[in-house]
Order: sequence, then C-alpha cells, then structure tokens
Amino acid sequence: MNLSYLSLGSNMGNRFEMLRQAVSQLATHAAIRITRISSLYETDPVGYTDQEPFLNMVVELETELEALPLLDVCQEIEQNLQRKRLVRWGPRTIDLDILLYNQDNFETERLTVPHPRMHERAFVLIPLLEVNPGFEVVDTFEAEGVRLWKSYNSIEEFLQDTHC
Ligand code: PH2
Ligand code: MG
Ligand code: MG
Repeated sequence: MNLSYLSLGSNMGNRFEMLRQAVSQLATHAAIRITRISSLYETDPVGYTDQEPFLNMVVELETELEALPLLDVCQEIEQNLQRKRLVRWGPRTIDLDILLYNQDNFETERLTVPHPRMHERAFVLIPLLEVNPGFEVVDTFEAEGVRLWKSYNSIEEFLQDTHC
C-alpha cells in the first residue's frame, strides 16, 4: 500500500462544492482510501495575485495505484469538474496536486515528487502539517494569507455538508 498527500484548491464557482465533489470522487475510487482531511482554509492567491482568494485543503490517502495512475485519477477529476485553466497559476475551478508519494523522489515529464513548490507555500504547508504534524518543514515559512475557513470532525461530516 502507498501513502500519498494531495493538495486541493479552488477559486472559481462554488469553491466549497468543488472541493467536496473532488474529495467525494477520490473517496469513491476503488483503489483509494482517504485516511485524513485537513480543515478548509481561505488563502490569498500566490504567484499570479490578480485573482479571487482560494479555498485550499490537503488530504492523506492510501492507494494501490502507482504515482502516475494516481495523477491520471486527479486529472480525470479535474476534467469531471470542468476545469478550465486559461492562465498558468490563474483561476481554476479545481486543482489537485500530488505533494508526496511514500518517501519517493523523482522527476518525470508529467510529475515531480515531492511537489517542487510545496516548501514555500503556506497554503500547502499549513493544511499538510495539520494532517501530519510529524513532517519536518525545512525552512521557517510565512504563514500569512492563510485563514481557517471550516473544520470537520470526520471525512463523512465534510462529504455530507451541503449547506456551504
Ligand atoms: N495554486 C496555484 C497558484 N496560486 N494560490 C493559492 N492561494 N492557492 C492555490 O491553490 C494556488 C495559488 C497554482 O496551482
Ligand atoms: Mg497547483
Ligand atoms: Mg495542478
């Protein structure tokens, strides 16, 4: 079994519903078991800053899938949720990024693990540390621009929350 951490983000349309649908599609995949979810955070846009704030979260999962098939699943979910990306780092309905896959380090054309920019991004590190406080974060990072938005006691509670 493989352990992986994904970052999810949305800043277009019903951001909450995008995250909920994405987590629901991961959770119902036969080869994936979500083991923990972070709280949802509202975060100032990083990189390309002239866009709406994001909702971000991190999920921990166990999977029988190798990393590239897991990436395929992430990209299918992005397609299912009508992702349209016009600008690199620009607004998107949903973004699913593989942060970590076991202890692996590799770089292919499609995927680099660990995610190359995760260590400088508070919108990734804060929810990641919430899910697994054991991670050693290399540098002190700026925790600005990341606000707790909503917390859940369980994955089920999140998936059943249709009132946001
Ligand atoms: N994703 C990006 C670029 N900038 N900023 C925030 N706050 N949250 C994101 O998920 C995000 C971003 C590229 O994927
Ligand atoms: Mg991304
Ligand atoms: Mg991405």
